[in-house]
Order: sequence, then structure tokens, then C-alpha cells
Amino acid sequence: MSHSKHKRISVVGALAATALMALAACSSGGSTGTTTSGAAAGSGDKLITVGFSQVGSESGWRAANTKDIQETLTKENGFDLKFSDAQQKQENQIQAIRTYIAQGVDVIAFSPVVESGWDAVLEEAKAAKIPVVLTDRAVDSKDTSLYVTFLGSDFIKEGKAAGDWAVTEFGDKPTNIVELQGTTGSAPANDRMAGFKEAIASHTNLKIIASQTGNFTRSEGKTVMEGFLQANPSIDLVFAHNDDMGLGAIEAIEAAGKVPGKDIKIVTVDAVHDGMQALADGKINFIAECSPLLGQQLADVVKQVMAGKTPEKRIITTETTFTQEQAKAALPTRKY
Ligand code: GYE
Repeated sequence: MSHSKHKRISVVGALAATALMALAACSSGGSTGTTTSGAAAGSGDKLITVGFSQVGSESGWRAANTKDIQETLTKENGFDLKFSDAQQKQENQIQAIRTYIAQGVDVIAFSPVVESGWDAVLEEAKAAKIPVVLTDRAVDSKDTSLYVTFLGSDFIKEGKAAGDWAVTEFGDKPTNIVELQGTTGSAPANDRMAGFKEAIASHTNLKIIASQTGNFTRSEGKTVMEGFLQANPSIDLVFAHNDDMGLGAIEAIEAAGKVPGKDIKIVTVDAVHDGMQALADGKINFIAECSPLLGQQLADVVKQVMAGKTPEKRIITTETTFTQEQAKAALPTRKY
């Protein structure tokens, strides 16, 4: 590791507290990456130590994302990955990042649970000269020198794709829409909502009659949908910010004696396996894809940074949309 003497001194000062925090960070999600002990044992180049703070394990998307990152940032590929799961809590992420700073990792990567409130900890990373890569979700920090790049999807575009589909599907018909929002304050929830609203804005027959967060989970999606069904006798469309909440909504709709995909249509974002299956089965009507396979791009960015290069400030993941027919065709060869 090429850290300054000055930094080593401050690291020593923080060591006692850090040991405990590191344990907490590593044990919280149950899924830890490799540890540094003996990391460079054997031969060859030194491994690049990456501290990764994951949002949580709230969805199928997140499970696929975690798997991809852990399978890509391996020792064989030159990385020593430290992984922690923040269980959808910002304070856990801040603590994990502080632990990585104190440990003197080479690069910190994280998927910020919400957009705001990161400046202080990012300034600490900057002061320690540890580059930070935003993976999957954005922060709203004005000072963009606090991170190297933001690598992930265009969530506004995904919301727009869902809204454009609704415009085409419902035409001039009066349409009551309920919205299952992602985690309040998260970049994908903010942007998917904005993109969807923009797409339907000039079509006044399309009305969002209720919106509530389901926190990107299947169980909360179901509970919120139950409430929507009780309060609103006539719902034509569910816009769920991810597949999992859409899958929860399917359960609620069926329990209410209605047919998902027919009596009440459903549009979601992600296109993970279970969502694609429900789409192929006719229970979901349309999905805007959001790829969780960010591991390789993250590995590339980290290697660039370590080689002293400057990656692009914004790296956008390529993605598509799926109709029911397209889902049937894509499912057999889908990776997640
Ligand atoms: O859409 C959702 C997950 O940040 C893009 O988080 C990600 C979102 C994804 O929980 O399923």
C-alpha cells in the first residue's frame, strides 16, 4: 500500500475502534469477501484492496449485484475485496466507509442507500487520499471531486421507458395508476419517479392516484398494494420501481380476487429472473431493464485509478426493455 507516513499515524490512532467496527462491518450481512490477512501471500503482483459497502439484500437485483461483484473482484483477478452489507441503513454505510478509511484500503466503492448526507464521510476519504467509486446509485454532493466516477444505470431513462409504455398501452383511456416507490430518497426512486412523470405529463387521462414507498422489497410491496386495493376500487395500472415490489403487488392483487396483468396491469423496472418469469407468465406487462452486472466495470475502473488514470466521471450501463414475448425469448439464456 502506498500511503503516506502522516496517514499511517492517524490510522494507528484509530486502530482500536476500527478493529471492532471492522468486525461489525464484516459480520453484519453474513456475506463477507476475502480478508487482507495473507492476501498477497504466494507470488505475483500485490492485490488491490477494495472496501465495498453494499446497500443491503433487499431485492433480487441486489442479490445478483452482490454475487457479480464478489465473483469479479477476486484474488485471481488481482483484488482483495472487503465486503459489508449495510442493511439499508445509511449510518451502517458511513461506519463501514470509516472502517475502510482507517484500514487504509486502496479504493472504496459503495452503493449509497440515499442520495444526500455523504459529504462529511467523503471528505474524510478524500483527506486520506482514498479514491471513492460510486457504484449503482448516485449522491447529491455538489463537490464532485469527492468521488472518482459514478458507475451505473440511467434511472430517469428507465422511468421514462415505463411511462412511455403506459402512454402507448392506455392511449386516451382514463387510467388510474398507483405507484410503488423505491427507498425514499434513493437515486433510483427519485429518478424513476421523475422519468415516469415526465413521460405521462402531457397525457392528462393518465393519473397517479396513490404513491407510497415499498422500500424495494417484495413484502412491503405486497403490504402497500393491499392498502392501495382497499382504498381505491378502480386501479388500472401499477408502476413499481422494481420487480420485487411488482411481485409483491401480484400476490396482493391475486388475494383480492383480481387477475394481475389483465384486470390490473403492471409495469416494473429491473428485469431480474423472477420478474422476467412473471412477465413471461403474463402477470407483469412490461419491464424496463436495469442491469445489476456492474462487477467488471467496477474492476476496470479500480484498475484505471490504481494505474493513475482518470476514468470518465459518469459511466452509464447499457440496458433495454422487455415485453412479454421478449421475456419468453430472453429467459432461457438470462444470466440473473
Ligand atoms: O432497481 C432495486 C434495488 O439501486 C438500481 O436497488 C438499484 C435498485 C434496484 O433494490 O431492485
